[in-house]
Amino acid sequence: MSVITKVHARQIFDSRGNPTVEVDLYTEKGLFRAEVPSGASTGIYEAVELRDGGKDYVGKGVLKAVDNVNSIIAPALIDAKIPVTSQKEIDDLLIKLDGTDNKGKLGANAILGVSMAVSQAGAADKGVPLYEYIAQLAGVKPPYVLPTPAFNVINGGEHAGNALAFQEFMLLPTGASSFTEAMKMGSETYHVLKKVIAKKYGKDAVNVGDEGGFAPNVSGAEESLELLKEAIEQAGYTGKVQIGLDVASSEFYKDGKYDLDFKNPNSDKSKTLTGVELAEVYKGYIEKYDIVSIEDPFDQDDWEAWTAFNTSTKVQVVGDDLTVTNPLRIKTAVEKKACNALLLKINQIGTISESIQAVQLAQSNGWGIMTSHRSGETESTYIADLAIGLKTGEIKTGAPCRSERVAKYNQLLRIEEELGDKAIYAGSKGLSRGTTAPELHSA
Ligand code: 2PG
Ligand code: MG
Repeated sequence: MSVITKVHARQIFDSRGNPTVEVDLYTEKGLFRAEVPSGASTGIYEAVELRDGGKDYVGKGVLKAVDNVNSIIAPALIDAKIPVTSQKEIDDLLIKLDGTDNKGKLGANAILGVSMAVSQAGAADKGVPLYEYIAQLAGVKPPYVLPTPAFNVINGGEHAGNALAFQEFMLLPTGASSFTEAMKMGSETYHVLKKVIAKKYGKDAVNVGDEGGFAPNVSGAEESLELLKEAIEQAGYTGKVQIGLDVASSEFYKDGKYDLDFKNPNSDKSKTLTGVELAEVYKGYIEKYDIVSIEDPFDQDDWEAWTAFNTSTKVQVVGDDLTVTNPLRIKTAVEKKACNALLLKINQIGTISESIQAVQLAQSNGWGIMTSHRSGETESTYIADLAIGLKTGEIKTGAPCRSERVAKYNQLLRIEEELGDKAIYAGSKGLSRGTTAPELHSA
């Protein structure tokens, strides 16, 4: 069994042009490299992403986090001589070295880069693909499940320069029979949508937002849903490609209310709703459109609104800012019946072991799990393997467009090809709410 012989971090750039951490980790088996993603609509309970502040890189440098890897984490890991396959033991050491509840001392971006690279080195040590190694770490049993992708094809919120408050409008090819077919359905619908938008709003409306989705200047969510409906129809996938939303509503929650006009400096505040009113809006949309999943419908502290909605709707209700991939927040959400699915973002918690623990807790409570990218991404394909290894049944990693997004989808195509009939495609069974199939869960 190999031990870590060298660790070296550096500053690289993410898809938005902001600095981020990359870690090179060495064992006798070679070099293992991991890149750390970064969010824009971050929840207040996420682990701390260490940024340098000041003038350089508009305050967004990560040189402190890089230095924490090189001068604190690296010597400690090399000294400890822990087998690289002892992921939990190594992650526990990282957590101890940091010593805070929110990884605020070393930075979750420093810690995660190392934790990811350790797992990649562990997979190589065992001579298995990363997804198989992650399945071993988590005790996940066969069959492998290819996740249902959620393609974010209309961008709003903090990810786009339009007036749209809701952040993400997604296409879920639940009716596909394989991941490869889901990609076909998603990309075809995406290209039809481009034509539909260009015809209605002009050619300059098909510029894309941070996650590769279009960002037309629509008046609001309903207009976006109409566009999706039309594109799905024209592509010939009605009933097979369904709709998911990420409202990311913590971004526009103020003084107990939701301001759907928050990006308009001249707003007369007439589009400001209470949680109860917003829930009615969602219910109206669910009646009218083929919506199967809604993420962050309410603010991260508006528990009452979450519970009222989750206990009275048939759709998947996904916690992101609410649960922040943190077992403690997930436990509270289970107790309060606040949602029925977890958005899995490894940089919200900062280690692979804690991410596995979060997923297991959510799965044991019957939740769906959607593995997720961040809006600031890199060429890393790690989360594709993670989704298979933890049998999450769903993944969102942007539109079927822009290399940092399709890198993950492409990796899933490769894995599907490699696994052949050893794998199944999740389809609608990947989603929570009555349709969650127990065989998709490890617990
Ligand atoms: C989200 C994510 C990813 P961000 O809210 O789910 O789509 O966005 O990374 O900006 O938090
Ligand atoms: Mg979200």
